[in-house]
Amino acid sequence: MTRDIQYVPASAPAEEITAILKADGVVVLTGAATADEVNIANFELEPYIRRTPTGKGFFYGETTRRTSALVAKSETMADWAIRPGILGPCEAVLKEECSSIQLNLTQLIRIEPGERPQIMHRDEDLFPIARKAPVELMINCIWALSPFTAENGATRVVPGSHTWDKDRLAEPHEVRRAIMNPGDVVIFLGSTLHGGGANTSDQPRTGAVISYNLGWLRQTENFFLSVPWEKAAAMPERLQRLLGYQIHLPNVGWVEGRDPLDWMNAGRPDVMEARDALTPEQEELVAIVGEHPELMAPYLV
Ligand SMILES: O=C(O)CCC(=O)C(=O)O
Ligand SMILES: [Fe+2]
Repeated sequence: MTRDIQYVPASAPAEEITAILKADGVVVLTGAATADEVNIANFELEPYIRRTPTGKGFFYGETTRRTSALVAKSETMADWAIRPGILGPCEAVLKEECSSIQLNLTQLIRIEPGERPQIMHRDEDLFPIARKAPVELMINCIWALSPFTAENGATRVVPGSHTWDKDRLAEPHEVRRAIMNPGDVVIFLGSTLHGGGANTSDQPRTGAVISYNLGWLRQTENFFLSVPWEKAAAMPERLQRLLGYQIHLPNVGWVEGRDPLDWMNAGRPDVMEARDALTPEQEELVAIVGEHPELMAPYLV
């Protein structure tokens, strides 16, 4: 049975959006950004995308421009990256497997006329464990900054493909297009088959990818270089943490044994007391052992 992409208003309850995302592997939120916000985003990003040469390669395409570090280049992107209405459903899915999510990559993708269709793929294949992992590793959000039409390269997506055997390819009749107006956003799981569309029109198609992954995975974009601390310092803490200035519980991602922001706020000292950053379950065990030290005996032989 083939499925269509479900469209819901961005103001729909987070539980409804999450349920569709889990069931179909994809959902389009309409009106996630206003026309004014889209205009401002285009104004902020146009100078960069204009100077970006078209890419090279079978996957990246030959008439497609890709510009990254979007949260450093555009205040609108910095805002969209922490929109609760999008983060909520992404966290609802990914936090089943992590204590905190993080940004995976940010990339403006402008498909120019003449581009051929991108190969259908699963974004999770960035991570070698994907084929063995029965869990979701990442979620991709593509915000439409231009119309996404059947002719200009709207993203092709296969609803339901996240449940397939990883070797199964899509039949043409199973493929749908994320037709969108500017300000809509298509959200899909890392395990969902998709690909950029061919652009047979005479207009470019522009979308802003803001993707998230499990806080213990490597980030695809190296944000510590693409958004240097001098810029990140002025950003909201939520965004700083999503950029990677955070610990994933327990104890992954520290500086001098400490939460990176604690270390920053302490003036980046060259030594500092290391502190446990444990999961709630580990904290609970520590508390129980505090009350019943005899429980530790078998561990101290
Ligand atoms: O631009 C698009 O529509 C999708 C691009 C994509 O899936 C990718 O580059 O991984
Ligand atoms: Fe992709």
